[in-house]
Amino acid sequence: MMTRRYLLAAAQLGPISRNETRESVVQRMIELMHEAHRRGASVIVYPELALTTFFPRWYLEDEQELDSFYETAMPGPKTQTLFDTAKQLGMGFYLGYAELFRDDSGNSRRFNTSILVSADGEIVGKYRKVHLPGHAENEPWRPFQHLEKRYFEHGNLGFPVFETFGGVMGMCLCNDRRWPETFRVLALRGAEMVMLGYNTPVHYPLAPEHDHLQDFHNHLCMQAGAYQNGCWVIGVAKAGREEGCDLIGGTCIIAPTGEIISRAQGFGDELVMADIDLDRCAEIRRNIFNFALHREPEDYAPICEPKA
Ligand code: CDT
Repeated sequence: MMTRRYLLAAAQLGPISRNETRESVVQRMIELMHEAHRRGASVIVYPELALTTFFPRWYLEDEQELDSFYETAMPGPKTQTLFDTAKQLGMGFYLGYAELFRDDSGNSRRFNTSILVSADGEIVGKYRKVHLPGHAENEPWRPFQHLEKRYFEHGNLGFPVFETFGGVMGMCLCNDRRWPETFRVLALRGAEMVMLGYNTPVHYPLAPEHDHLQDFHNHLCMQAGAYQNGCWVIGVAKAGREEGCDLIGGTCIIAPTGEIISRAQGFGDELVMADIDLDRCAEIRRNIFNFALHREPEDYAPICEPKA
């Protein structure tokens, strides 16, 4: 049984090239896990789509190539060593990956997924990304594509929470963090910590005048999510220049007060560590955001009838 106080590691990953093998990426992740364990961590959090390059940046016509970026089993032959290492070290982890399976009718189902794995190597939670950004068709005018709407289905699991890692855990993925209801729904369900991975390009082709705000918006929404809901937020980047596309870094651990208490210094593989005390959620939840005392859910019910 895990205590409510422990050291947590956010494992930022630097760029992953299009042809980097799973074995190589998993080895990088295992090295970070060993280092986190040496330094005393009990939990490690990896980014979104951590096992491959961010493949939605290409319009891929070859289905075999597209399929090569997905996991058809978890753990699978190439990820088993990550699970084995975690079990051997007694580390829990969060992992983002592309999920592919065939349903009962033989249809391919594809999701942008994250899981929680307990210290004994069991999958104890699964989430499928709800807010899929980007577009579904090739748009050659863009310097790079963002085809999440083509390559993934809308997540069909909602925003579940899981009792593990000493408390109540929630997950989300990248674009989800921009939407306040992600954190609110998780917190209303009791989440004391929200883990999330992200792949965020510096350049946003639809509004390039906002490029200089990418880091600001990243931290703004995660810090607000933590503070307004009195929960820990762990935001973990895939960072750096990946296949010519600059991804923001800024991996960080945010306390329920909204303060960033530890953050990445660079854009490569790097551990960001902090002492987590899940009881600190009460600093906010028993005070300024005591939901039971101050929140009036009936005020949010729809009251306006549409006018004819
Ligand atoms: N991976 C992901 O969700 N990225 C988006 C990029 C901006 S929308 C094209 C994000 O919200 O960070």
